[in-house]
Amino acid sequence: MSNYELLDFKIMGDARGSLIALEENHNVPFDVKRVYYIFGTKADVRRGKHAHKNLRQLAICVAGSCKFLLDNGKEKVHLELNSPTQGLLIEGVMWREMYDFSDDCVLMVLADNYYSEDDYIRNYEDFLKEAHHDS
Ligand code: T46
Repeated sequence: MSNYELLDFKIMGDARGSLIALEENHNVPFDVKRVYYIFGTKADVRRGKHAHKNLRQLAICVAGSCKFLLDNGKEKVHLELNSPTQGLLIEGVMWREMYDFSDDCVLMVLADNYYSEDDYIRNYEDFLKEAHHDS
Protein backbone atom coordinates (compact mmCIF):
# COMPACT_ATOMS: atom_id res chain seq x y z
CA MET A 1 0.00 0.00 0.00
CA SER A 2 1.59 3.25 -1.09
CA ASN A 3 -0.52 5.96 0.51
CA TYR A 4 0.59 5.71 4.09
CA GLU A 5 3.98 5.86 5.78
CA LEU A 6 5.31 5.54 9.31
CA LEU A 7 7.80 8.30 10.09
CA ASP A 8 10.36 8.12 12.92
CA PHE A 9 11.13 11.47 14.52
CA LYS A 10 14.53 12.48 15.81
CA ILE A 11 14.55 12.65 19.62
CA MET A 12 16.42 15.55 21.19
CA GLY A 13 17.05 13.85 24.50
CA ASP A 14 19.28 14.77 27.38
CA ALA A 15 19.48 13.93 31.08
CA ARG A 16 16.24 15.88 31.72
CA GLY A 17 14.10 13.88 29.30
CA SER A 18 13.07 13.95 25.64
CA LEU A 19 11.88 16.51 23.12
CA ILE A 20 10.64 16.18 19.55
CA ALA A 21 10.22 19.18 17.25
CA LEU A 22 7.84 19.10 14.27
CA GLU A 23 8.58 21.54 11.47
CA GLU A 24 6.51 22.03 8.33
CA ASN A 25 8.19 20.89 5.14
CA HIS A 26 11.04 19.39 7.16
CA ASN A 27 9.98 16.35 9.19
CA VAL A 28 6.32 17.18 8.49
CA PRO A 29 6.16 16.79 4.70
CA PHE A 30 3.54 19.49 4.02
CA ASP A 31 2.35 23.00 4.95
CA VAL A 32 0.53 22.69 8.28
CA LYS A 33 -2.83 24.49 8.22
CA ARG A 34 -4.47 22.74 11.17
CA VAL A 35 -3.69 20.74 14.30
CA TYR A 36 -6.31 18.86 16.30
CA TYR A 37 -6.13 16.24 18.99
CA ILE A 38 -8.42 13.46 20.09
CA PHE A 39 -8.54 12.43 23.73
CA GLY A 40 -10.93 10.88 26.25
CA THR A 41 -12.12 8.30 23.70
CA LYS A 42 -13.85 5.32 25.28
CA ALA A 43 -12.09 1.95 24.79
CA ASP A 44 -15.01 0.36 22.88
CA VAL A 45 -15.45 3.28 20.45
CA ARG A 46 -14.50 3.26 16.77
CA ARG A 47 -13.79 6.69 15.31
CA GLY A 48 -13.05 7.84 11.79
CA LYS A 49 -15.02 5.62 9.40
CA HIS A 50 -14.44 7.99 6.51
CA ALA A 51 -11.94 8.95 3.83
CA HIS A 52 -10.83 12.34 2.59
CA LYS A 53 -10.96 13.51 -1.00
CA ASN A 54 -7.85 15.65 -0.78
CA LEU A 55 -6.06 15.92 2.55
CA ARG A 56 -2.63 14.99 3.89
CA GLN A 57 -2.48 14.21 7.58
CA LEU A 58 0.17 13.17 10.07
CA ALA A 59 -1.16 11.38 13.18
CA ILE A 60 0.98 11.09 16.30
CA CYS A 61 -0.02 9.31 19.47
CA VAL A 62 1.65 11.74 21.88
CA ALA A 63 0.38 9.71 24.86
CA GLY A 64 -1.03 6.20 25.23
CA SER A 65 -1.95 4.09 22.23
CA CYS A 66 -4.61 3.42 19.62
CA LYS A 67 -4.97 1.34 16.49
CA PHE A 68 -5.69 2.35 12.90
CA LEU A 69 -7.37 0.39 10.15
CA LEU A 70 -6.28 1.81 6.78
CA ASP A 71 -8.10 0.73 3.64
CA ASN A 72 -7.24 2.03 0.15
CA GLY A 73 -10.07 0.11 -1.52
CA LYS A 74 -7.80 -2.79 -2.46
CA GLU A 75 -5.86 -3.64 0.70
CA LYS A 76 -6.36 -3.17 4.42
CA VAL A 77 -3.71 -2.81 7.11
CA HIS A 78 -3.98 -2.57 10.88
CA LEU A 79 -1.37 -0.48 12.71
CA GLU A 80 -0.82 0.44 16.32
CA LEU A 81 0.45 3.87 17.28
CA ASN A 82 1.99 3.74 20.74
CA SER A 83 4.94 6.12 20.72
CA PRO A 84 5.30 9.91 20.53
CA THR A 85 8.42 9.28 18.42
CA GLN A 86 6.45 7.95 15.45
CA GLY A 87 4.01 9.58 13.04
CA LEU A 88 1.55 8.01 10.63
CA LEU A 89 1.35 9.91 7.34
CA ILE A 90 -1.93 9.32 5.49
CA GLU A 91 -2.44 10.59 1.95
CA GLY A 92 -4.76 9.97 -0.96
CA VAL A 93 -8.23 8.49 -0.79
CA MET A 94 -7.85 6.23 2.25
CA TRP A 95 -10.62 4.90 4.48
CA ARG A 96 -9.54 5.07 8.14
CA GLU A 97 -10.92 3.79 11.40
CA MET A 98 -9.36 4.28 14.83
CA TYR A 99 -10.05 1.87 17.67
CA ASP A 100 -8.67 0.31 20.88
CA PHE A 101 -7.90 3.70 22.42
CA SER A 102 -6.09 3.48 25.76
CA ASP A 103 -7.61 5.61 28.54
CA ASP A 104 -4.66 7.99 28.38
CA CYS A 105 -4.54 8.22 24.57
CA VAL A 106 -3.94 11.65 23.08
CA LEU A 107 -3.89 11.39 19.29
CA MET A 108 -2.58 14.57 17.71
CA VAL A 109 -3.15 15.14 13.99
CA LEU A 110 -1.51 17.72 11.72
CA ALA A 111 -3.32 18.46 8.46
CA ASP A 112 -2.46 20.36 5.31
CA ASN A 113 -5.86 22.03 5.08
CA TYR A 114 -8.57 23.62 7.17
CA TYR A 115 -11.56 21.63 8.36
CA SER A 116 -14.14 21.14 5.62
CA GLU A 117 -17.02 18.69 5.84
CA ASP A 118 -17.11 18.74 1.99
CA ASP A 119 -13.76 16.94 1.95
CA TYR A 120 -15.15 13.91 3.82
CA ILE A 121 -16.39 10.70 2.17
CA ARG A 122 -18.50 9.10 4.90
CA ASN A 123 -20.21 6.39 2.85
CA TYR A 124 -18.12 3.25 2.20
CA GLU A 125 -19.63 2.57 -1.26
CA ASP A 126 -18.89 6.15 -2.32
CA PHE A 127 -15.35 5.68 -1.00
CA LEU A 128 -14.82 2.54 -3.10
CA LYS A 129 -15.94 4.37 -6.26
CA GLU A 130 -13.61 7.27 -5.50
CA ALA A 131 -10.69 4.98 -4.56
CA HIS A 132 -10.95 2.94 -7.77
CA HIS A 133 -11.27 6.10 -9.82
CA ASP A 134 -8.16 7.48 -8.04
CA SER A 135 -5.92 4.44 -8.67
C1 T46 B 1 -9.46 12.00 10.54
C2 T46 B 1 -9.34 11.27 11.82
C3 T46 B 1 -7.96 10.71 12.03
C4 T46 B 1 -14.07 20.21 13.62
O1 T46 B 1 -14.93 21.08 13.85
N1 T46 B 1 -12.84 20.57 13.18
C5 T46 B 1 -11.88 19.65 12.91
O2 T46 B 1 -10.77 20.02 12.52
C6 T46 B 1 -12.18 18.25 13.09
C7 T46 B 1 -11.13 17.19 12.78
C8 T46 B 1 -13.42 17.91 13.54
N2 T46 B 1 -14.34 18.87 13.79
C9 T46 B 1 -15.66 18.47 14.32
C10 T46 B 1 -16.51 17.63 13.39
C11 T46 B 1 -17.30 16.75 14.36
O3 T46 B 1 -18.44 17.44 14.78
O4 T46 B 1 -15.42 17.66 15.48
C12 T46 B 1 -16.36 16.60 15.56
C13 T46 B 1 -15.66 15.25 15.61
O5 T46 B 1 -15.03 15.02 14.33
P1 T46 B 1 -15.02 13.58 13.61
O6 T46 B 1 -16.24 12.85 13.97
O7 T46 B 1 -14.76 13.81 12.15
O8 T46 B 1 -13.75 12.90 14.31
P2 T46 B 1 -13.06 11.49 14.00
O9 T46 B 1 -12.24 11.15 15.20
O10 T46 B 1 -14.04 10.49 13.53
O11 T46 B 1 -12.06 11.79 12.75
C14 T46 B 1 -10.98 12.71 12.89
C15 T46 B 1 -10.94 13.68 11.69
O12 T46 B 1 -12.22 14.29 11.50
C16 T46 B 1 -10.52 13.03 10.41
O13 T46 B 1 -10.14 14.01 9.46
O14 T46 B 1 -8.82 11.66 9.56
O15 T46 B 1 -9.74 12.02 12.97
